[in-house]
Amino acid sequence: MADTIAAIATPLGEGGVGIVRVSGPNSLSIMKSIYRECPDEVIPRHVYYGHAVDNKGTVIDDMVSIYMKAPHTFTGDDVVEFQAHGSNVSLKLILRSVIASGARLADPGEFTKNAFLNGRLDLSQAEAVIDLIKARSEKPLSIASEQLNGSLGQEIIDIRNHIKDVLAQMAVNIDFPDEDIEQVSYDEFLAELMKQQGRLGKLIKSAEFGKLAREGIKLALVGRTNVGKSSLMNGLLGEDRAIVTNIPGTTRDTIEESATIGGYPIVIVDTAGIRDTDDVIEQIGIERSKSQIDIADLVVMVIDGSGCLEDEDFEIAQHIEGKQVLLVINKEDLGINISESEFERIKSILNCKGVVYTTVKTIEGIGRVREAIENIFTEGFVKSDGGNIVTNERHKEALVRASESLTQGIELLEMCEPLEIAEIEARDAFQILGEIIGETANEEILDTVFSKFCLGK
Ligand SMILES: Nc1nc2c(ncn2[C@@H]2O[C@H](COP(=O)(O)OP(=O)(O)OP(=O)(O)O)[C@@H](O)[C@H]2O)c(=O)[nH]1
Ligand SMILES: [Mg+2]
Repeated sequence: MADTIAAIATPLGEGGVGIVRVSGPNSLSIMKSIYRECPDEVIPRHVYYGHAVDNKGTVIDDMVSIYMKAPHTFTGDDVVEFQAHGSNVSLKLILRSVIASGARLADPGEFTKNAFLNGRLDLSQAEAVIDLIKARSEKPLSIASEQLNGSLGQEIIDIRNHIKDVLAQMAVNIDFPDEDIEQVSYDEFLAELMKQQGRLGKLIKSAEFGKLAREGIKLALVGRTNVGKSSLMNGLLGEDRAIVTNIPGTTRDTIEESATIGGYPIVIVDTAGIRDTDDVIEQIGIERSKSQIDIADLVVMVIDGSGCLEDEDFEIAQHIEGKQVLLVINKEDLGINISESEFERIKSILNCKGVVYTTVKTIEGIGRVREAIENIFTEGFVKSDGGNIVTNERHKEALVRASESLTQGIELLEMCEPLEIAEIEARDAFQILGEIIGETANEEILDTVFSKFCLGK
């Protein structure tokens, strides 16, 4: 008989409610032994209120119990959930009691693994569960939620079905070349494989954005001293994180914080104002600023619009040449004194994706910068056309391999090579795509996928 597994499904700590989840054939008998008021006939999906007891009958806590009957459960096995108070002690005692009644402690991800093994989820859906739990903002959450609903899995299945049809036709051509069965032409094979290749290409392309949407972009605030970088950082975070003074060189080290803009996770790095200085500590800070610029996805260059541009502004602009830049012309409240020619000169050096005139000391001023960042993100980084978005490195890697095989197959057909060789490549692509949904995934792939899960999921 299969094991019955159990774990605390909610995070450990103090909370209103905590859940112990049990899955497997002994679930119902465990409910009967630890839920003191359990009736003889337990109705599935019915909520029972009563008390959790240990195996000596001592009451542990108040508890709500729900029994869900296989196969219509998350794992596909019988499941019982015990909802008690969110107390570490209470939940641990309930879990101990559950284990004493015939369950074993679940491995991380084992509930979801069983759901996959029981055919309740494909592997891409199982992976979406962990992405959903770990999502840091709305956009990655909604992508994970779509994947959990099976949209990516369905597309992979559909592409595989088309390749499977091609393989079947190829087999007919190969096996019965001289008979009266209608043969499919090379051109038709080519057209179909190229169509599927195009779909794979689109998915691979979506992965560029998918990674950014999941992990967020890194945004570096740069500029010379005293232009308002730290004021902008604080404004974007909505808290006084960085020290702001009118003394040039206030920020001496880089400061990194996470935020959300337009539903996307974002990492903002405030940097030391770049200038020539004899101060050793500041010099180190400036070096750090420069390396942060190198790894940033988007550089926000702040200049002081109330005065003239200085050599340092141009030097910094030279340094960030090639980077995608949002130019923030700050201190508009003091009047804009930059000349048209200065503005054009600095703009000509930068790969400017947007320009904002603003006063970062005000909430509206911060709002303008926020909006500009969001626009650059959605117009420049997000190249989604509403199709499926691949966020998972494993999926991307499999898509690339499958696409390479299809390319090989297509090239062989174009060169009118024997169908048998092209067939091998198309078959490889079919196999590799199966890894994404788990149909052809081996134990090693499964172990890697589920080892990323937390306990109780
Ligand atoms: N009038 C006006 N002053 C501002 C504005 N933004 C920042 N300041 C002031 O400019 C001074 C420098 O601001 P910071 O945010 O510390 O500038 P910084 O670029 O981080 O400076 P360093 O850390 O020295 O490189 C402070 O006195 C701010 O109050 C603005 O929009 N308008
Ligand atoms: Mg600063």
